[in-house]
Amino acid sequence: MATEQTFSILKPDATRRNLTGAINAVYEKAGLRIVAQKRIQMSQAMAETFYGVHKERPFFKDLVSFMISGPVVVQVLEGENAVAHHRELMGATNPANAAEGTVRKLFAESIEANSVHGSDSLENAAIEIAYFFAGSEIVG
Ligand code: RTP
Ligand code: MG
Repeated sequence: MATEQTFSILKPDATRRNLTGAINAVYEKAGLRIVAQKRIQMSQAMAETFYGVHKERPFFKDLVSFMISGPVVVQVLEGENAVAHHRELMGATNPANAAEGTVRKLFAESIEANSVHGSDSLENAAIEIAYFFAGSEIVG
């Protein structure tokens, strides 16, 4: 297995409930290293661009409103097989379907306010990381 970097967001429902440390503890206990991290307020334009792939979906407008409803923490996580490993730790999109012990099972409020984002491929991880971080901000 190769060492990979993936892109992660702790969403507004997580920052609002002061859960950033609890979620980071899940990631760190599982061996993912947080090699970049910052707390930001996404603009509407940023959220629309970031979720552009979903722009024809019925939930797009609500999703963008949710993502700008409060601060988010954007991160780069590094580890063996990090993209798939992180998705496994996150659990299913809908917390009702998420496995025991996953971040979404533990913390998500709903299918929309589901606490975390993670890149779904190595290719998208590189695109998403570059959208939020300068190379100099990532320190392995
Ligand atoms: P993410 O992109 O946030 O890591 O989550 P994901 O791959 O598990 O889910 P995706 O299908 O990419 O959807 C992106 C985000 O949109 C919201 N969503 N709402 N109301 C709905 O039916 C619905 N479906 C998806 C969630 O916040 C989801 O994470
Ligand atoms: Mg997705």
